[in-house]
Amino acid sequence: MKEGIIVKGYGGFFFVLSEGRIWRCRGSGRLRYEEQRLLAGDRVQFEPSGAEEGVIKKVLPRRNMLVRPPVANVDQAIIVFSLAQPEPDLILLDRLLVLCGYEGVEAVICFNKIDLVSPETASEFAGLYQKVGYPTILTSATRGEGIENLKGLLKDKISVFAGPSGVGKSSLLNSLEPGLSLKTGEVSRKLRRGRHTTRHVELLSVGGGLVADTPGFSNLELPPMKTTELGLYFPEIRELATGCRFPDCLHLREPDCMVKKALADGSLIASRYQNYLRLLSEIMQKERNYK
Ligand SMILES: Nc1nc2c(ncn2[C@@H]2O[C@H](COP(=O)(O)OP(=O)(O)OP(=O)(O)O)[C@@H](O)[C@H]2O)c(=O)[nH]1
Ligand SMILES: [Mg+2]
Ligand SMILES: [Zn+2]
Repeated sequence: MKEGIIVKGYGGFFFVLSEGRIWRCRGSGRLRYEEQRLLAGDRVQFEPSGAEEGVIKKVLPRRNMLVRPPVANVDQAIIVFSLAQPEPDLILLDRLLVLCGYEGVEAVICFNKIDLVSPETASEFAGLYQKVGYPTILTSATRGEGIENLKGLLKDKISVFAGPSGVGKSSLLNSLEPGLSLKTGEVSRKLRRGRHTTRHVELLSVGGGLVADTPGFSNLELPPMKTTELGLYFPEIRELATGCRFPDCLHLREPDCMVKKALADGSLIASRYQNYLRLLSEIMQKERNYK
């Protein structure tokens, strides 16, 4: 029996990376009923049935799974935003960070296209999120800047590259691993419009780890959660909230609210609080719709 990681499911086969090679596997009879649910990223045990073929006997327990893209055992999301063309949409970024927190996936922020802005602008954006506690890196795929830093984060991990369209996700991966030749630019977007399924996720070997490139998106619905839960996914608000008078403080107008206090004295970043409020009102709206 060998152990490996599914890198792709396609045409009824699962392609399993084990001992540095890809094995084309089928699910065993016993597994068949859950075959549909085997995902890229799943760790499996399989019995070789040929030099490069095998039968999957067992799926090891999952640590987590994402729905979009469908990948299991994700160690981290590399959230890519460009600093220009397109401009960074920070509410979308904060939404993604909330989603990662909710799914239990570590988030790393990558601000790309630093070649298009001043160094001051770049470090201002990075500073905002470093202050909150997220690992944040600055890159330029075209100039090859920051690429080594990015590479260093990927080793021995399963990572998902996520972010809006056109920010340079595929370009970054190409510059990390030139052999990949992922489609970039307009080409990528045209292909995407013509394609109806996003089921065929493939984990690529990049920088000593496995990476899923994903097509960009421009909006993202929050996962179902209670209003009191949202603050847990804003690390700086979660920390401040331990000092609020009420344990279920929503940091709106409650007395003795440490979040409002930090906002007033400037230690809480105003844009983050604004985005918290916007997401909170979305959750409230949904709650109202349920009633
Ligand atoms: N100036 C500059 N342009 C970049 C950089 N990285 C990528 N680009 C350009 O931005 C455009 C989009 O890059 P892609 O890599 O296709 O972006 P993507 O995030 O993969 O986009 P989708 O696949 O549509 O989600 C291309 O024309 C790239 O050449 C960068 O660091 N600097
Ligand atoms: Mg792309
Ligand atoms: Zn409060």
